[in-house]
Amino acid sequence: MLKRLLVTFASSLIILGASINASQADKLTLYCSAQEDWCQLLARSFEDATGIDVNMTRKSSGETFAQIRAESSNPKGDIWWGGTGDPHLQAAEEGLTMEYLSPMRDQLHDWAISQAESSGNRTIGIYSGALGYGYNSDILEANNLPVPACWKDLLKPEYKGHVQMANPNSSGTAYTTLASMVQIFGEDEGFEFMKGLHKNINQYTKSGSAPIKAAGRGENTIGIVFMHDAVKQAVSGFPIVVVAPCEGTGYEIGSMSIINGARNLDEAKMFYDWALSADAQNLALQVNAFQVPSNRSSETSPSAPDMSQIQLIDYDFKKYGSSAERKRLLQKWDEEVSVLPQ
Ligand code: S7P
Repeated sequence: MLKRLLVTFASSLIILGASINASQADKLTLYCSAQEDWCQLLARSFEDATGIDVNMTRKSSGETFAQIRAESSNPKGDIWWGGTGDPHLQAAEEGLTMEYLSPMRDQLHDWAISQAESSGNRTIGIYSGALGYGYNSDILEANNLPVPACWKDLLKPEYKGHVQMANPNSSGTAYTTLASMVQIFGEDEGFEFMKGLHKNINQYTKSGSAPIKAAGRGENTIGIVFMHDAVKQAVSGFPIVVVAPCEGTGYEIGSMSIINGARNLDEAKMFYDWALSADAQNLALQVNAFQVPSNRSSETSPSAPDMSQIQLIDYDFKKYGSSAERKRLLQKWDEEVSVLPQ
């Protein structure tokens, strides 16, 4: 009798253990730093493909980096998908993300693999896109403003109160802007540019794409953003003109990383491999995300900015994605630019 009771108790424990494992095994916490609609579509499509429940939170690149760092002693997220590569590289350097060699790597463009190699394989490229700006042509015309074509045009006094960009602390787009200006003009002139620009800025937003969405709605004139984010507004029917600045411009390698200490590591790896597939990357077309995908067999929309026609700088991802340099530039921007009167 006692033996039978013990056997029953033991099997109940096994069943209970199995069901706990099953419920633990069937979920994934995704931190997403691309556009909300793309993040949602990705999360739901992965659920449909695998049956794994995805708990997705969307935050800008710099904000997500700060959250992962703050949670590092008790990580809550499993995987970080999207957002500019610089903070992913910083996370890799600080040991916040883990090394992973996906079997999908041989399907990717070289630039996606270079991103992985420069981080000790703790991050990988999922898309790329060039920085630029866009303007609302109706507002420009209504205010009799000149048509801008270069970065330096944005310093013209006529544009006072007409330019918007994000805060580089929270936004990967804005950090890419700051690091690009330093690389295009040199550090001293780059910071002079940022100070001059500050005089014309009407608002530093939290999210990188907000300035061009505001321009689309007619609440702002010029938004400094990734060109693909400006194209998204234009194809949605807003009077937005996209500019590839004449001095040349920086670009991003949007990245993905598995968080060190991920509670759902197997699911994180499944998501990682799936997100590198051509089918998963083609989902971008459904939400007008016009970045260049990293899988060589993925489709690029004909509306996407043609990277071969844009004068791109040789963006130094290793330097500007390093922890010391990113911290230094942000601190300098906080102390020397953001505090200036407008
Ligand atoms: O999905 C569009 C996009 O511009 O958003 C990412 C961006 O870093 C997120 O916004 P923040 O600038 O606010 O961080 C880019 O990686 C991506 O191309």
